[in-house]
Amino acid sequence: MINELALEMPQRECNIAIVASEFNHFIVQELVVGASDALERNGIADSNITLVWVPGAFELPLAVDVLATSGHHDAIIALGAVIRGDTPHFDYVAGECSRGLAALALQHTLPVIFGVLTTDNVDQALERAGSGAGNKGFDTAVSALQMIALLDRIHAGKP
Ligand code: INI
Repeated sequence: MINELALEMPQRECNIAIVASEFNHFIVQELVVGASDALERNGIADSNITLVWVPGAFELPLAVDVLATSGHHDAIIALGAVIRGDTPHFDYVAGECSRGLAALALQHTLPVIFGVLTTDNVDQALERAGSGAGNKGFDTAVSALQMIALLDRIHAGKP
């Protein structure tokens, strides 16, 4: 029989930081609502959630780095919306943001969850920021909790 670590929810109190980018606020706000909803449904109290705003997705990695260094959070969720439009700016912003966030997760050995929409247009972004199951923010919060539970179990030497 193999030792299997299935996805679970944490068995303890957790502190979660959400870093959200102001750019395309009308979309990112919906991601924040989705993430907060998922955290609440999974028993995370408001007092254990910190919400920080940055100007744009490019600034997400720096804020995540500082929050991770504080050591106060069990996971950090980065939320944003980078919309391609007609400019090559998209590639720089989306690329640096995703590279930065991925590097920080490994550097801090901390779940840093990528909730940055990268879409060709506003309609695609709105589709992923809808209510209920179609909200990427909701999904990121579930992923954050699953990763906390997984790391807890690995650190505890289980199974
Ligand atoms: N920031 C975003 O979060 N989304 C975008 O679509 C975007 N576009 O398209 O330019 C964007 N740019 C701003 C960028 O993130 C920085 O805030 C800015 O360059 C200052 O460093």
